Amino acid sequence: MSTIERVEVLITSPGRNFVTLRVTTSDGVTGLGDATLNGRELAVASYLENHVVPLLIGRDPARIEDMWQYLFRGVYWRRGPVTMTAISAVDTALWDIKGKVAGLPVYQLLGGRSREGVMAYGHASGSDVEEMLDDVARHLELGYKAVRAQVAVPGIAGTYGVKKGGAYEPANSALPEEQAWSTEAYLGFAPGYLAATRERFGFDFHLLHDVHHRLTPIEAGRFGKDVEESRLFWMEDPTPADSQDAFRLIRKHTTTPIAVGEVLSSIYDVQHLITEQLIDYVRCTVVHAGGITHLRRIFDLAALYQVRSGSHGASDLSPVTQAAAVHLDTAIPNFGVQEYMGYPEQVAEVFHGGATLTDGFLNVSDEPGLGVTYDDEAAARFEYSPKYLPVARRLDGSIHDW
Ligand code: KDG
Ligand code: MG
Repeated sequence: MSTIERVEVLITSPGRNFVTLRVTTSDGVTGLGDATLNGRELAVASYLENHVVPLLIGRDPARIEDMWQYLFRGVYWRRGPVTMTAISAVDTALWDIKGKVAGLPVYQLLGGRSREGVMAYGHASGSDVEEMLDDVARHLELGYKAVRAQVAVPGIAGTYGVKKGGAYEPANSALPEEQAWSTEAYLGFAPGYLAATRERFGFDFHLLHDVHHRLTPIEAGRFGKDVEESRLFWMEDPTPADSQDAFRLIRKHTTTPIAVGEVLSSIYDVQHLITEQLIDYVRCTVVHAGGITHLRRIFDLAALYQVRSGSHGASDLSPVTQAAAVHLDTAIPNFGVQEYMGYPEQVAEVFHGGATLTDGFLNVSDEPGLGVTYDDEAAARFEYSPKYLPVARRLDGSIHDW
Protein backbone atom coordinates (compact mmCIF):
# COMPACT_ATOMS: atom_id res chain seq x y z
CA MET A 1 0.00 0.00 0.00
CA SER A 2 1.17 3.48 -0.84
CA THR A 3 1.44 5.75 2.23
CA ILE A 4 1.92 9.42 2.91
CA GLU A 5 5.65 9.87 3.30
CA ARG A 6 6.26 13.60 3.31
CA VAL A 7 4.13 16.68 3.92
CA GLU A 8 5.45 20.22 3.41
CA VAL A 9 3.91 23.57 4.27
CA LEU A 10 5.17 26.02 1.64
CA ILE A 11 4.88 29.80 2.05
CA THR A 12 5.59 32.29 -0.71
CA SER A 13 4.60 35.80 -1.74
CA PRO A 14 4.62 36.34 -5.52
CA GLY A 15 2.76 39.66 -5.40
CA ARG A 16 0.66 38.41 -2.48
CA ASN A 17 0.94 35.76 0.24
CA PHE A 18 0.06 32.10 -0.36
CA VAL A 19 0.34 29.00 1.83
CA THR A 20 0.43 25.64 0.00
CA LEU A 21 0.47 22.09 1.32
CA ARG A 22 2.41 19.49 -0.67
CA VAL A 23 1.82 15.82 0.14
CA THR A 24 4.19 13.18 -1.26
CA THR A 25 3.43 9.46 -1.19
CA SER A 26 5.82 6.52 -0.82
CA ASP A 27 5.34 5.99 -4.59
CA GLY A 28 6.62 9.50 -5.27
CA VAL A 29 3.23 10.98 -6.28
CA THR A 30 2.68 14.56 -5.11
CA GLY A 31 -0.53 16.48 -4.46
CA LEU A 32 -1.08 20.19 -3.83
CA GLY A 33 -3.63 21.88 -1.59
CA ASP A 34 -4.15 25.62 -1.01
CA ALA A 35 -4.05 26.70 2.67
CA THR A 36 -4.23 30.49 2.28
CA LEU A 37 -6.35 32.46 4.76
CA ASN A 38 -5.88 36.11 3.91
CA GLY A 39 -4.25 38.07 6.74
CA ARG A 40 -4.10 34.97 8.97
CA GLU A 41 -1.72 32.85 6.84
CA LEU A 42 0.66 31.83 9.59
CA ALA A 43 -2.15 30.59 11.86
CA VAL A 44 -3.06 27.95 9.25
CA ALA A 45 0.60 27.18 8.52
CA SER A 46 1.22 26.55 12.22
CA TYR A 47 -2.00 24.50 12.62
CA LEU A 48 -0.83 22.32 9.75
CA GLU A 49 2.84 22.05 10.80
CA ASN A 50 2.16 21.37 14.45
CA HIS A 51 -1.19 19.60 14.56
CA VAL A 52 -1.91 18.00 11.20
CA VAL A 53 1.31 17.03 9.41
CA PRO A 54 2.44 14.62 12.19
CA LEU A 55 -0.93 12.80 11.95
CA LEU A 56 -0.68 12.26 8.19
CA ILE A 57 2.62 10.42 7.93
CA GLY A 58 2.15 6.71 7.18
CA ARG A 59 -1.58 7.02 6.34
CA ASP A 60 -3.26 5.80 3.16
CA PRO A 61 -3.61 8.77 0.75
CA ALA A 62 -6.46 7.03 -1.08
CA ARG A 63 -8.87 7.32 1.89
CA ILE A 64 -10.02 10.87 1.25
CA GLU A 65 -13.40 10.66 3.01
CA ASP A 66 -11.95 8.91 6.04
CA MET A 67 -9.19 11.51 6.28
CA TRP A 68 -11.79 14.29 6.16
CA GLN A 69 -13.81 12.72 8.98
CA TYR A 70 -10.63 12.08 10.97
CA LEU A 71 -9.57 15.74 10.76
CA PHE A 72 -13.08 17.17 11.34
CA ARG A 73 -14.98 14.85 13.69
CA GLY A 74 -11.96 13.21 15.23
CA VAL A 75 -10.48 16.47 16.46
CA TYR A 76 -13.18 17.59 18.95
CA TRP A 77 -12.63 21.31 18.07
CA ARG A 78 -14.73 21.73 14.96
CA ARG A 79 -15.31 24.29 12.24
CA GLY A 80 -13.89 27.81 12.07
CA PRO A 81 -11.84 29.23 9.20
CA VAL A 82 -8.39 28.12 10.45
CA THR A 83 -9.39 24.47 11.01
CA MET A 84 -11.45 24.28 7.82
CA THR A 85 -8.68 25.84 5.69
CA ALA A 86 -6.20 23.28 7.05
CA ILE A 87 -8.62 20.41 6.31
CA SER A 88 -9.18 21.85 2.83
CA ALA A 89 -5.48 21.80 2.07
CA VAL A 90 -5.16 18.11 2.97
CA ASP A 91 -8.37 17.15 1.16
CA THR A 92 -7.43 19.01 -2.04
CA ALA A 93 -3.94 17.49 -2.09
CA LEU A 94 -5.41 13.99 -1.72
CA TRP A 95 -7.81 14.57 -4.67
CA ASP A 96 -4.83 15.75 -6.71
CA ILE A 97 -2.98 12.52 -5.80
CA LYS A 98 -6.01 10.35 -6.53
CA GLY A 99 -6.32 11.87 -9.99
CA LYS A 100 -2.63 11.34 -10.73
CA VAL A 101 -2.79 7.73 -9.53
CA ALA A 102 -5.91 7.08 -11.65
CA GLY A 103 -4.51 8.98 -14.64
CA LEU A 104 -7.64 11.17 -14.70
CA PRO A 105 -8.42 14.87 -14.22
CA VAL A 106 -10.26 15.48 -10.94
CA TYR A 107 -13.51 16.48 -12.68
CA GLN A 108 -13.68 12.94 -14.09
CA LEU A 109 -13.44 11.52 -10.57
CA LEU A 110 -16.34 13.78 -9.57
CA GLY A 111 -18.68 12.32 -12.19
CA GLY A 112 -17.39 13.83 -15.41
CA ARG A 113 -18.25 16.87 -17.46
CA SER A 114 -21.68 18.49 -17.03
CA ARG A 115 -20.84 21.56 -19.13
CA GLU A 116 -18.44 22.67 -21.84
CA GLY A 117 -17.09 25.60 -19.84
CA VAL A 118 -17.46 27.39 -16.52
CA MET A 119 -18.91 30.90 -16.78
CA ALA A 120 -16.66 33.36 -14.97
CA TYR A 121 -17.43 36.84 -13.70
CA GLY A 122 -14.78 39.53 -13.81
CA HIS A 123 -14.35 42.64 -11.66
CA ALA A 124 -15.07 46.06 -13.11
CA SER A 125 -14.51 49.02 -10.82
CA GLY A 126 -13.71 52.72 -10.85
CA SER A 127 -13.00 55.71 -8.70
CA ASP A 128 -16.02 57.26 -10.43
CA VAL A 129 -18.92 56.03 -12.57
CA GLU A 130 -17.27 56.79 -15.92
CA GLU A 131 -14.15 54.84 -14.98
CA MET A 132 -16.26 51.84 -13.90
CA LEU A 133 -18.30 51.98 -17.13
CA ASP A 134 -15.07 51.95 -19.17
CA ASP A 135 -13.94 48.93 -17.16
CA VAL A 136 -17.26 47.14 -17.84
CA ALA A 137 -16.76 47.86 -21.57
CA ARG A 138 -13.24 46.39 -21.35
CA HIS A 139 -14.56 43.22 -19.71
CA LEU A 140 -17.30 42.80 -22.30
CA GLU A 141 -14.72 43.24 -25.08
CA LEU A 142 -12.62 40.52 -23.43
CA GLY A 143 -15.61 38.20 -23.77
CA TYR A 144 -16.93 38.12 -20.19
CA LYS A 145 -20.61 37.16 -19.97
CA ALA A 146 -20.83 38.29 -16.34
CA VAL A 147 -19.30 41.37 -14.71
CA ARG A 148 -19.29 42.67 -11.15
CA ALA A 149 -19.48 46.47 -10.81
CA GLN A 150 -18.19 48.54 -7.85
CA VAL A 151 -17.59 52.31 -7.68
CA ALA A 152 -15.95 54.37 -4.92
CA VAL A 153 -18.70 56.18 -3.00
CA PRO A 154 -18.12 59.96 -3.37
CA GLY A 155 -16.55 61.33 -0.19
CA ILE A 156 -15.76 57.83 1.17
CA ALA A 157 -12.05 57.36 0.50
CA GLY A 158 -11.57 53.62 0.80
CA THR A 159 -14.75 52.12 -0.63
CA TYR A 160 -14.55 48.35 -0.86
CA GLY A 161 -13.94 46.67 -4.22
CA VAL A 162 -12.26 49.46 -6.16
CA LYS A 163 -8.82 48.66 -7.54
CA LYS A 164 -6.00 51.14 -7.30
CA GLY A 165 -3.83 50.74 -10.40
CA GLY A 166 -3.44 47.04 -11.42
CA ALA A 167 -5.31 44.16 -9.82
CA TYR A 168 -7.68 44.61 -6.88
CA GLU A 169 -5.86 43.67 -3.66
CA PRO A 170 -7.56 44.49 -0.37
CA ALA A 171 -4.78 43.10 1.88
CA ASN A 172 -2.45 45.99 1.21
CA SER A 173 -0.63 47.05 4.36
CA ALA A 174 1.66 45.72 7.09
CA LEU A 175 -0.93 46.78 9.66
CA PRO A 176 -4.67 47.08 8.89
CA GLU A 177 -5.52 50.31 7.11
CA GLU A 178 -8.59 52.07 8.56
CA GLN A 179 -11.17 53.07 5.97
CA ALA A 180 -14.26 55.24 6.33
CA TRP A 181 -17.77 53.99 5.65
CA SER A 182 -21.19 55.66 5.31
CA THR A 183 -24.22 53.44 4.73
CA GLU A 184 -26.35 56.50 3.90
CA ALA A 185 -23.93 57.67 1.19
CA TYR A 186 -23.69 54.16 -0.28
CA LEU A 187 -27.46 53.59 -0.37
CA GLY A 188 -27.94 56.96 -2.06
CA PHE A 189 -25.28 56.26 -4.71
CA ALA A 190 -24.91 52.58 -5.66
CA PRO A 191 -28.37 51.92 -7.21
CA GLY A 192 -27.75 54.83 -9.61
CA TYR A 193 -24.50 53.47 -11.06
CA LEU A 194 -25.97 49.98 -11.47
CA ALA A 195 -28.86 51.56 -13.41
CA ALA A 196 -26.33 53.58 -15.46
CA THR A 197 -24.52 50.34 -16.32
CA ARG A 198 -27.73 48.81 -17.70
CA GLU A 199 -28.55 52.04 -19.54
CA ARG A 200 -25.15 52.00 -21.28
CA PHE A 201 -24.75 48.27 -21.97
CA GLY A 202 -28.25 46.79 -21.84
CA PHE A 203 -29.29 43.47 -20.38
CA ASP A 204 -27.37 41.10 -22.58
CA PHE A 205 -24.84 40.16 -19.88
CA HIS A 206 -25.01 39.31 -16.18
CA LEU A 207 -24.45 42.21 -13.77
CA LEU A 208 -23.31 41.46 -10.22
CA HIS A 209 -22.64 43.61 -7.17
CA ASP A 210 -20.92 42.93 -3.83
CA VAL A 211 -22.38 44.68 -0.76
CA HIS A 212 -19.62 43.13 1.39
CA HIS A 213 -21.65 42.67 4.59
CA ARG A 214 -22.21 46.41 4.96
CA LEU A 215 -26.00 46.63 5.46
CA THR A 216 -28.56 45.67 8.10
CA PRO A 217 -31.32 43.32 6.88
CA ILE A 218 -33.88 46.10 6.39
CA GLU A 219 -31.33 48.31 4.60
CA ALA A 220 -30.52 45.32 2.38
CA GLY A 221 -34.24 44.89 1.67
CA ARG A 222 -34.41 48.52 0.55
CA PHE A 223 -31.24 48.20 -1.56
CA GLY A 224 -32.52 45.02 -3.23
CA LYS A 225 -35.81 46.75 -4.04
CA ASP A 226 -34.07 49.86 -5.39
CA VAL A 227 -32.00 47.80 -7.85
CA GLU A 228 -34.75 45.46 -9.06
CA GLU A 229 -35.02 47.22 -12.43
CA SER A 230 -31.29 46.67 -13.01
CA ARG A 231 -32.00 42.91 -12.78
CA LEU A 232 -28.81 41.93 -10.97
CA PHE A 233 -27.56 38.37 -11.31
CA TRP A 234 -26.99 38.73 -7.55
CA MET A 235 -26.38 41.09 -4.68
CA GLU A 236 -23.58 39.52 -2.68
CA ASP A 237 -23.31 39.44 1.12
CA PRO A 238 -26.01 42.06 1.70
CA THR A 239 -25.72 41.57 5.47
CA PRO A 240 -23.37 39.47 7.63
CA ALA A 241 -24.61 35.87 7.72
CA ASP A 242 -23.82 35.40 11.40
CA SER A 243 -27.59 35.31 11.71
CA GLN A 244 -29.06 33.11 8.99
CA ASP A 245 -32.54 34.19 10.20
CA ALA A 246 -31.82 37.77 9.11
CA PHE A 247 -32.22 36.76 5.47
CA ARG A 248 -35.94 36.09 5.96
CA LEU A 249 -36.47 39.82 6.38
CA ILE A 250 -34.52 40.64 3.20
CA ARG A 251 -36.52 38.05 1.23
CA LYS A 252 -39.81 39.69 2.30
CA HIS A 253 -38.82 42.90 0.58
CA THR A 254 -37.07 42.07 -2.66
CA THR A 255 -36.79 39.67 -5.57
CA THR A 256 -33.13 40.61 -6.20
CA PRO A 257 -31.20 37.29 -6.01
CA ILE A 258 -28.86 36.87 -3.05
CA ALA A 259 -25.39 35.26 -2.87
CA VAL A 260 -23.65 34.40 0.40
CA GLY A 261 -20.79 32.25 1.63
CA GLU A 262 -17.26 33.51 1.03
CA VAL A 263 -16.50 33.80 4.77
CA LEU A 264 -18.43 30.67 5.74
CA SER A 265 -16.63 27.40 6.19
CA SER A 266 -19.06 24.56 6.83
CA ILE A 267 -22.37 23.13 5.71
CA TYR A 268 -23.86 24.14 9.08
CA ASP A 269 -23.08 27.80 8.36
CA VAL A 270 -25.29 27.72 5.26
CA GLN A 271 -27.79 25.00 6.23
CA HIS A 272 -30.82 27.25 6.87
CA LEU A 273 -29.90 29.70 4.14
CA ILE A 274 -30.18 26.77 1.74
CA THR A 275 -33.03 24.69 3.17
CA GLU A 276 -35.28 27.75 3.66
CA GLN A 277 -34.32 29.08 0.21
CA LEU A 278 -33.13 32.34 1.73
CA ILE A 279 -30.34 32.64 -0.85
CA ASP A 280 -29.99 31.84 -4.55
CA TYR A 281 -26.22 31.25 -4.78
CA VAL A 282 -23.86 29.70 -2.25
CA ARG A 283 -20.35 31.19 -2.45
CA CYS A 284 -18.30 28.89 -0.20
CA THR A 285 -14.92 27.89 -1.64
CA VAL A 286 -12.71 24.85 -1.82
CA VAL A 287 -9.98 26.43 0.33
CA HIS A 288 -12.09 27.75 3.20
CA ALA A 289 -14.95 25.23 3.30
CA GLY A 290 -13.22 21.92 3.86
CA GLY A 291 -11.90 21.11 0.40
CA ILE A 292 -13.50 19.42 -2.58
CA THR A 293 -15.14 16.76 -0.38
CA HIS A 294 -17.06 19.18 1.84
CA LEU A 295 -17.85 21.77 -0.83
CA ARG A 296 -19.37 19.01 -2.95
CA ARG A 297 -21.57 18.13 0.01
CA ILE A 298 -22.67 21.77 0.36
CA PHE A 299 -23.45 22.02 -3.36
CA ASP A 300 -25.39 18.74 -3.28
CA LEU A 301 -27.55 20.04 -0.42
CA ALA A 302 -28.02 23.29 -2.36
CA ALA A 303 -29.13 21.39 -5.48
CA LEU A 304 -32.13 19.98 -3.59
CA TYR A 305 -33.36 23.55 -3.00
CA GLN A 306 -32.55 25.07 -6.41
CA VAL A 307 -29.66 27.03 -4.95
CA ARG A 308 -26.71 27.27 -7.34
CA SER A 309 -22.96 27.57 -6.81
CA GLY A 310 -20.98 30.79 -7.11
CA SER A 311 -17.60 30.00 -5.62
CA HIS A 312 -15.49 32.79 -4.21
CA GLY A 313 -12.45 33.21 -6.49
CA ALA A 314 -10.63 36.32 -5.32
CA SER A 315 -6.87 36.62 -5.91
CA ASP A 316 -6.16 35.60 -2.30
CA LEU A 317 -7.24 32.06 -3.25
CA SER A 318 -4.30 30.43 -5.00
CA PRO A 319 -4.34 28.93 -8.51
CA VAL A 320 -4.62 25.53 -6.76
CA THR A 321 -8.02 26.56 -5.37
CA GLN A 322 -9.06 28.07 -8.70
CA ALA A 323 -8.22 24.83 -10.50
CA ALA A 324 -9.98 22.70 -7.86
CA ALA A 325 -13.03 24.97 -8.06
CA VAL A 326 -13.19 24.72 -11.86
CA HIS A 327 -12.94 20.90 -11.68
CA LEU A 328 -15.91 20.91 -9.29
CA ASP A 329 -17.82 23.55 -11.31
CA THR A 330 -17.33 21.41 -14.43
CA ALA A 331 -18.93 18.37 -12.81
CA ILE A 332 -21.80 19.58 -10.58
CA PRO A 333 -25.36 19.92 -11.92
CA ASN A 334 -26.17 23.17 -10.05
CA PHE A 335 -23.28 25.38 -11.11
CA GLY A 336 -24.11 29.11 -11.23
CA VAL A 337 -21.02 31.21 -11.85
CA GLN A 338 -17.34 31.26 -10.83
CA GLU A 339 -15.56 34.38 -9.62
CA TYR A 340 -12.32 35.07 -11.51
CA MET A 341 -10.19 38.03 -10.57
CA GLY A 342 -6.86 37.08 -12.11
CA TYR A 343 -3.52 37.34 -10.27
CA PRO A 344 -0.48 39.55 -9.99
CA GLU A 345 1.94 38.62 -12.81
CA GLN A 346 4.52 36.88 -10.57
CA VAL A 347 1.97 34.26 -9.46
CA ALA A 348 2.42 32.38 -12.76
CA GLU A 349 6.16 32.03 -11.98
CA VAL A 350 5.34 29.92 -8.91
CA PHE A 351 2.13 28.13 -9.90
CA HIS A 352 2.22 26.58 -13.38
CA GLY A 353 -0.88 25.31 -15.18
CA GLY A 354 -4.38 25.57 -13.74
CA ALA A 355 -7.62 27.02 -15.07
CA THR A 356 -7.58 29.07 -18.28
CA LEU A 357 -10.08 31.68 -19.42
CA THR A 358 -11.39 31.80 -22.99
CA ASP A 359 -14.23 34.06 -24.10
CA GLY A 360 -15.58 34.38 -20.55
CA PHE A 361 -15.45 30.66 -19.75
CA LEU A 362 -12.93 28.85 -17.54
CA ASN A 363 -11.64 25.39 -18.28
CA VAL A 364 -9.12 22.93 -16.88
CA SER A 365 -6.91 20.64 -18.90
CA ASP A 366 -7.24 16.85 -19.04
CA GLU A 367 -3.97 16.37 -17.18
CA PRO A 368 -4.28 13.86 -14.33
CA GLY A 369 -5.12 15.44 -10.95
CA LEU A 370 -5.66 19.18 -10.63
CA GLY A 371 -3.14 20.14 -13.32
CA VAL A 372 -1.13 22.62 -11.22
CA THR A 373 2.57 22.41 -10.32
CA TYR A 374 4.58 24.40 -7.77
CA ASP A 375 7.98 25.85 -8.68
CA ASP A 376 10.16 25.81 -5.56
CA GLU A 377 12.95 27.86 -7.09
CA ALA A 378 10.62 30.64 -8.13
CA ALA A 379 8.77 30.50 -4.79
CA ALA A 380 12.06 31.06 -2.92
CA ARG A 381 12.44 34.44 -4.65
CA PHE A 382 9.25 35.80 -3.05
CA GLU A 383 9.56 36.17 0.69
CA TYR A 384 6.48 36.27 2.95
CA SER A 385 5.63 39.62 4.50
CA PRO A 386 2.56 40.17 6.68
CA LYS A 387 -0.33 41.93 4.95
CA TYR A 388 -3.71 42.77 6.45
CA LEU A 389 -7.16 43.50 5.15
CA PRO A 390 -8.45 46.96 6.09
CA VAL A 391 -10.87 47.76 8.89
CA ALA A 392 -14.03 49.80 8.20
CA ARG A 393 -15.09 52.64 10.52
CA ARG A 394 -18.30 54.64 10.32
CA LEU A 395 -18.02 58.41 10.06
CA ASP A 396 -18.42 58.65 13.87
CA GLY A 397 -15.32 56.47 14.31
CA SER A 398 -17.05 53.24 15.38
CA ILE A 399 -16.18 49.89 13.77
CA HIS A 400 -18.38 48.68 10.91
CA ASP A 401 -18.68 45.22 9.35
CA TRP A 402 -15.97 44.53 6.76
O1 KDG B 1 -9.79 38.14 1.53
C1 KDG B 1 -10.92 38.91 1.30
C2 KDG B 1 -11.29 38.93 -0.16
O2 KDG B 1 -11.25 37.64 -0.68
C3 KDG B 1 -12.65 39.53 -0.36
O3 KDG B 1 -12.69 40.83 0.09
C4 KDG B 1 -13.04 39.47 -1.81
O4 KDG B 1 -15.33 39.97 -1.31
C5 KDG B 1 -14.51 39.50 -2.05
C6 KDG B 1 -14.98 38.86 -3.28
O5 KDG B 1 -16.18 38.84 -3.47
O6 KDG B 1 -14.14 38.40 -4.04
MG1 MG C 1 -17.32 39.27 -1.79
